[in-house]
Amino acid sequence: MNDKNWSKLWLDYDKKLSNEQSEDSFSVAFDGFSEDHRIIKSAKNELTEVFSKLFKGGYTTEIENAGKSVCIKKTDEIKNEGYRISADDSKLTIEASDENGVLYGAFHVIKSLLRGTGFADIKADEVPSNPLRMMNHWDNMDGSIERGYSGRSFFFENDNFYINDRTRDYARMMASIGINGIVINNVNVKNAASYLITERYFDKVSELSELFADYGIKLYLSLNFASPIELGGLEVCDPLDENVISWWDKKFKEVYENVPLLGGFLVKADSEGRPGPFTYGRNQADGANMLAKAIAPYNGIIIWRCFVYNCTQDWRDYKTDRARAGYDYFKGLDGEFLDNVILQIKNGPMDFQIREPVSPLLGGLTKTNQMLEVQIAQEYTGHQIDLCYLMPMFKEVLDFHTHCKSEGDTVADVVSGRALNNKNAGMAAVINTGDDANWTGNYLAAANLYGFGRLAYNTELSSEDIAREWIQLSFDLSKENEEKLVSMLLRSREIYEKYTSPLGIGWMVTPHEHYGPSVDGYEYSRWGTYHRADHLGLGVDRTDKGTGYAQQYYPENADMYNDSDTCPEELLLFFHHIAYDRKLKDGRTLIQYIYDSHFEGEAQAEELYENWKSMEKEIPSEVFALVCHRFEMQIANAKEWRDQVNSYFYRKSGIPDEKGRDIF
Ligand code: GCV
Repeated sequence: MNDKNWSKLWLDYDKKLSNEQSEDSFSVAFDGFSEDHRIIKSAKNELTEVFSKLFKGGYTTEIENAGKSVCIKKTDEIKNEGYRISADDSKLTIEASDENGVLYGAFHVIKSLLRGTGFADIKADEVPSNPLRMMNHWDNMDGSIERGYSGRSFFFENDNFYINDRTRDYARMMASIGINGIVINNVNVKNAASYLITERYFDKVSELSELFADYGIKLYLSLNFASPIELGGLEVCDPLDENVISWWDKKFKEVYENVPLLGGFLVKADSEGRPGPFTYGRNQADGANMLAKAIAPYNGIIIWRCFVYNCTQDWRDYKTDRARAGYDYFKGLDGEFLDNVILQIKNGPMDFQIREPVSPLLGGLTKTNQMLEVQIAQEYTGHQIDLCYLMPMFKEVLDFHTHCKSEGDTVADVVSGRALNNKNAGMAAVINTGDDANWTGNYLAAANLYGFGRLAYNTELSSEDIAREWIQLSFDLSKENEEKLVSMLLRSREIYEKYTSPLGIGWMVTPHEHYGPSVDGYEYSRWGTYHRADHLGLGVDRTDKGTGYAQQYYPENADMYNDSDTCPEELLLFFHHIAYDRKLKDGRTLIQYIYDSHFEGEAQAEELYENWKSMEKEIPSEVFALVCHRFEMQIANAKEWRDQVNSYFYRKSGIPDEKGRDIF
C-alpha cells in the first residue's frame, strides 16, 4: 500500500486527500473575527491547504460564486473554545465565541474530510469538557527524555533549543486534538546552568511561546523550587523568607518582561530528591502560594504536583504505605491554596501502574483547584514496545464516582470544574513523543497521543470511538481490518495486565528501568517489596486493620474497598492480603488465577501479533515491519513475565498449577 508521511501523523493531507478532488472553487470568509488574528490565520491556512487539495477550482474571494464556501462566524452563544458546524452542499458555517473555538472547528472539518465525510454532512456541536488540556514533557535540556521511548527531545539538544518545521507540525497536531497548554521541560529540573528562567533562554522560550500561541496553546515551564539558592545565591529557599519572596517577585517580573505569553509553571517539590518547602518545616500550600502570589500580577498559574512522598520509607513496617502519602500531605490543606494554584494529581495513589484505584485526593479535596495527571509515555505499561492503548484506563478513572458533593459526582465532574465550580481545572498527560520520525516510536502508540487530546476535550467520547477515529485518520483499512485494529487496541491494556502484575498489585517490575519483570524489585529501598507476598498469600492490607488507606475515600468507597467481598476483584490485591487458596468470584483460587492469567496474557499477546500480521497488505511496509518487531519483543517480554511471576508464586506457595503446565 501507499506510503504515508508519518511525520504528519493524523494530519497527512497529501496522502489522505489525493483521490478525492472536485472542480469546485472555494472561499473562506469571516464574520465577527479578525482575519489578522494569529489563531484565525492558522485556521485559515489549514482550511486553505486542505481545500486547495480537494477543490481544483482554487481559492476565490467571490464568496457567492465559490463552489464551496466556509463562513466563520462569531457568536456569544457558544462557550469558550467550543464550536458549532452546519453545512449544505455549498456552504459550511463554523460558529464559535473565541479563536480557539474557530481553530478546533476548522480541524473538525478537516478531520471529517480526511475520514471521508462529505462536505454537506459535516455537523458538530462541541464544548470542551475541561478548561485546561495539557501535555507535560519530561524533556531534559541535554536532549534526553526521562521515560522517553521515542528517541530524544525535539525541543532540546546539548542545552540548546530546536525550533523548526517539526515544532510547528507538533503545535498543529496538538491543536487538532484540542490541547491548549504544554509544559516543555522535565519536572525534575536539574543543572542550574540550563534553567529556562534565565536570560540565556528568554529569546528561545519566547519564540516558542509565540509559535504555540499561533495554535491557541500556552507554553508552561517546570521550575526548580531551589532556584533562589541555585541561581540567586541565597542560602535558603524557604517560602516564608522575605529574601526568597522578593527573589521570586523579581524573577517572575524578569521572566514575564521577556516571555509575556508564558502560561505559568509546573512544580515538583519534596519528591524523589527534589527540593521543597518541607526542608524548612513549611507545608505544600506555603510553597505553592508563595509562587502563586509572585506570578499573580501576570495572570500566571502555578500547577503544583501532589506526587509528594518519601521514597526512602522503611517498607518493612506493615503500617507504612506510600499510597497514603498524597492524601496525608494535601487533604489537611484543602482550601488553603490560592486561586491561581492548581494541584495536579496522578490518577492513582502510587505511580501510573497498569491498575490502581483512583487517587482519593481527586474529589477528596473540595475547596482546591485540581487537575488529573495521566501518563501516555508508557513507563510502566510497556515502553511503547508492548501494545497498550490507555483510553479504557483513563475512561475508568474519569467515570469513577468520588461521592464528593453528590452521589453522581465522577472524577470527570471534579477535574472539569463542574462539581466544585472552578475554572482552573483540567487534565494533563505525560507525553509519549520524541524525535523519532513517527513521533511515538511504535506507530500504534500514536493512538494514545491522539486519544488523550480527544478525551481531555470531550470526556464523554468512548475509547472505541476514539480508536476508530485515529485509525481512520492514520490508515487506509478495509472495514474488516479497521474493526480488527479497533479490537486489538481495546483489548491491549487487559492483555498487558494479565501477563504482568495481577489484581491491582502493581510493580514487580525491574527497578529504575520499569520494563520486564522483577517480582521483588523496588528501587528506592533495600527493605521489603511492594507485594508483601509470603508463603500463605499475597497483597497489601490497606483496610482499617492494615495501613488504613481505604479510609481515605468517602464512606461509600471506603466501605466497598475495605471488605474483600465487595472490593472490585481487579483491585483485590491492592487492598487486601489474600490467601493463595482463597476462591475468587469465578470459583478459581487466587493462585490458579495468577497462573491462568499469565498463560492467557502471553497467548493473547501472540494473538495480537497474528492479527497484525493478517493486515499486512493494507499497512505501509515500513510501519508493518517496525510494529512486527515490537510485537516480537512484546511476546518475549510476556513470556518472561509469565515464567518469572508464575514460578515465583509457585515457589512461595508450593501449590502446583492444576492444569499441569510447565512453570519454570
Ligand atoms: C519525572 C516516577 C518516574 C520518574 C518521574 C516521577 C514523577 O517516579 O519513575 O521518572 O520523574 O514519577 O512523576 O515525578
